[in-house]
Amino acid sequence: MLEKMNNISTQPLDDSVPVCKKRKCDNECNEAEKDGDSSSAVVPFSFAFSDFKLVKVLREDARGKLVTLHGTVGDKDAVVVLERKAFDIPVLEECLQQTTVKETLQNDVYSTFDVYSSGSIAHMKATLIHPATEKHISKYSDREPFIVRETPELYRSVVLPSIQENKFSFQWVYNILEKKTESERIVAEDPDPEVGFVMVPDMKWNRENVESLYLIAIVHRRGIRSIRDLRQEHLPLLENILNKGLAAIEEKFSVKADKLRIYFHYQPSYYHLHVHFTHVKFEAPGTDALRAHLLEDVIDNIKMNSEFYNLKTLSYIVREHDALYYAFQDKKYFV
Ligand code: M7G
Repeated sequence: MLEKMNNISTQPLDDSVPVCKKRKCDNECNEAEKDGDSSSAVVPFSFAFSDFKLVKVLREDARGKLVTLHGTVGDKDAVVVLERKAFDIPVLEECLQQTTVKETLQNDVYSTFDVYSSGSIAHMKATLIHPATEKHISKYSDREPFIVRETPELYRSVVLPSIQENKFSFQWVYNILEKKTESERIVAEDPDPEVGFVMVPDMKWNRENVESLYLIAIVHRRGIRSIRDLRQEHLPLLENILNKGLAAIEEKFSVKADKLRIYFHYQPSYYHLHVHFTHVKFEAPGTDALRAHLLEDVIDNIKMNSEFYNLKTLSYIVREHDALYYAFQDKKYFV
C-alpha cells in the first residue's frame, strides 16, 4: 500500500499559495543550537513512499484512524504519521462515485462494506520526520503512561536537568521565527522582541476544515521554556498573543473567541514557549487535564501571584522510555 502513494508536500490553503517543498530536518540537540546559532540553511527535500522501508508499526489508534510508523529513508531513520482525512462534504458525491465496495456483513436490512477509493481524492494525511532520532521514534511509539506530581523541588532537581540534557531541537521554531520556512502561511505576527510572536497553522492541521482549526503562536523571546518560567513580567507578552491571535483568527477564519481553546502544554515537547489555538469542536491530542493549561487561566494565576508557576505542583503524564521517565525512576519516584 505504501509503495502506491505519491510524493507528499504540505498543502496550501488555496492555489495562489505556492506548495512548500522545503524542509529542515529536526536533529536532536544539534551543535548549532547548543551554540545559540539558528542560521543554518534550509535543506530542500522531496519524498516518495517508494523510498520508505517499514521497520515497525509504533502505534495504532483505531478510533483516531491513525497509525505511526518507524522506517528508513536511505540510510536514515524516519517516522511517518498516517491519518485518515476528514470527509470533504462538497466533493463527497463525486468521491463516492469513484469507490468500489466489498460486502462484509448482511443481516436483515443491515449491511457493512469495505470501501475502496480511487482516483485523485486524497483520503489520508501523512506526516514525515526524517532523519528521525531515537527521541522521535519514542515520542510516536505506544508507551505505558504514568502520572507524576511535579513539585517545585522535583522540577529543579529532576526535571530541569533532564530537559536541558534531552530536549528536542527547535530549529523548526527558529525557521518559522526567521521566516525561512512557513512564511507564506503566517496568520498573525508581531516582530517585537519582548512581546512579539509568529502564529502559523500547526503541523497537525490539514487546513481544509475550520472546525479542526489548529494554530500555534511562537514567541520571539528566547529562553522561556514552559509555563514554569512565566512570571508577571511576561503578562504583556501573554496578553499580546491572546488579543492579536484572537483578532487574526476572527479576521482570517471567522472563528470567534467563544469557539477557541487556547492553551499551553505542560510538559511540552519543545521547550520554546508557544501557545496552542484549537477549535473547540476538535478533540486535539493533549487537551486533557493532564496536559493543557488555558492561557487565560495562566494569565489570571500570574496576576494573583507572580511566583504561581514557581510554587505550584503540576501533574502530567510521563511515558515509559521517555528521558523524563528514567529521570523520575532514578530518583525512585515510581513505586
Ligand atoms: P508541544 O506541546 O511542544 O508538543 O507543541 P507536542 O508535539 O507533543 O504537542 C508543539 C506543537 O508544534 C505541536 O502541536 C506540533 O504539531 C507543532 N509542530 C511541530 N513541528 C515540528 C512543527 C513544524 O515544523 N511546523 C508547524 N507549523 N508546527 C509544528
